[in-house]
Amino acid sequence: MAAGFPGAEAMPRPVDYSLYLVTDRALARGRATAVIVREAVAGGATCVQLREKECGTREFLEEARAVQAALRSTGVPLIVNDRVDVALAVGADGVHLGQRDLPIAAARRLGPPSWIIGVSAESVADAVRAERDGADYVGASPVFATPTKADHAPPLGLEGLRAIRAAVKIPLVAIGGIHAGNAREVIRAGADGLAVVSAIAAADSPREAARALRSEIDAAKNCSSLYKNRTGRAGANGEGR
Ligand code: TZP
Ligand code: MG
Repeated sequence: MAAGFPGAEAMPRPVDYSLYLVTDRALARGRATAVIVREAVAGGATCVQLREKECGTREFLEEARAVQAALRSTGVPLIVNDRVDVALAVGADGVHLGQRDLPIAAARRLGPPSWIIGVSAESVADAVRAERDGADYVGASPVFATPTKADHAPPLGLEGLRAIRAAVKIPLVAIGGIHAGNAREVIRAGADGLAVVSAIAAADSPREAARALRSEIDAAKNCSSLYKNRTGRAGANGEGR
């Protein structure tokens, strides 16, 4: 949880974006979001974004509280999609903003200094602007076409992801159509982390799905010279850590 204000720390703590779960109750097959989150974290998810597109504000707030309780003492940050008010009300660790949401500067003014602010980028220009405006990370969106988000922009593909990687220094989280079968190539293209919805939320076992993804991510980071050269680190099981 963010320290809250007053008393928030000035410096954001380093965040591990390796396996970034984005929730979607419509895909959870009747399971509670907090249950999916708990299982995903047990399997190795390192970051969680609560994304609610249909429910009212009260229900969003209750979901945020439940997810926050599931994350307590795990060290995994809670990021709220779109809704700065909900993020503030629960003391979340940050917000994720789209191109049509509140601008970064406005969110920074509202939130504590430690807030993680992520921004979706559908192009190199979006990513460069987000970095310039002080985003903590960029979400490259979408890498592949996905039925999970009906109105997504044209897919960037791995080439588009590489172009964004070359253009910004801040952490890069890839989203859209990612699963254990393509995770390695997305990391090799320069992503620091993979954000997934259906590959975890709709799985028979979200824990096992997260474990499989995490092992692909860690393996790719251990082998990727691009990743090691940029970060000076290998993946979780690597000697550089
Ligand atoms: N933003 C861009 S694509 C997407 C979002 C929220 C959905 C990704 O879902 P999935 O199931 O991991 O392809
Ligand atoms: Mg949004």
